[in-house]
Amino acid sequence: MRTKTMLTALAGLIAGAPAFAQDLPIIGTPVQGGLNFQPAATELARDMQWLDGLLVIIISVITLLVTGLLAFAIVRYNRRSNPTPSRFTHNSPLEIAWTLGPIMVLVFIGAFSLPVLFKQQEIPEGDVVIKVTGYQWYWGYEYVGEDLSYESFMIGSPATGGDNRLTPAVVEQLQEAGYSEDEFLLATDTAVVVPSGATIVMQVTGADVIHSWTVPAFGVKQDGIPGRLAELWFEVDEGNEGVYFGQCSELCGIAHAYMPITVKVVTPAEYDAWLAASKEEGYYTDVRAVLTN
Ligand SMILES: [Cu+2]
Repeated sequence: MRTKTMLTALAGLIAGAPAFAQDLPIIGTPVQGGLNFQPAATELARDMQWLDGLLVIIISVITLLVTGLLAFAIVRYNRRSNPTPSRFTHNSPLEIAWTLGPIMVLVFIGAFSLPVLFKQQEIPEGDVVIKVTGYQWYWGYEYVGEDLSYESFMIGSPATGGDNRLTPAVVEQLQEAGYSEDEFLLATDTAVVVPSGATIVMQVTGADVIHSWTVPAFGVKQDGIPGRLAELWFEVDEGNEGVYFGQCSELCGIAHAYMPITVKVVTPAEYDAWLAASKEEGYYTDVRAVLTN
């Protein structure tokens, strides 16, 4: 494997490209100072972000309404402008209105949010099924029915010879893997490789404590609970081939912050070639180069 990797690197050098170049664009990644969602790469993420937009409009209207009513009551009914307050205790039409109003708002929100929830939770049959196991503090992946499994450690973690800090050696490791130091704390030594335009089902569990497998750009998050096998699914749109990052999202111990998730989405042809090569030799690092070998 090492020889082949070196040959690939050599071929890259000859072709004028940097060795181990990450020719997949990095799409799903947090942005410094960013406030919005990561770009949606799946229908699930698009639905979720649309629902979020709808909710922002609804809560803005409610907030403005309540603030307006409050301001009106303060100005109109303070002691000076309203010296003799009314002393009634009940007003049935008003009470019915402020009960029915919120119910209607909630039913309206539910009519849009439940279909989104059901779409996430009704797991379709997967074209690719991957079992993911959370460990303290890394992820294990098994391609179900494919005789391929491997572990995935953060570049710079103790398992890769680091101590979770960004040292010059770690920068070098990142660059060798095709990343820059911006991807420190996100990039892993091996990635989940999946084809675009296919239904991916992840079976999520935990080996020791509860972890959570999350990729924001896919709109997925699922706790991995020891003794249970939960599922999530996603389908990355064709044309969205690239690198997507996620992080363990359930506090799982001292190195919880150092078990990120890297997903590489490639074309179906690249995936098939990668899978064949990986089954033969173990995880194949140069995901895209595999086609040209
Ligand atoms: Cu964790």
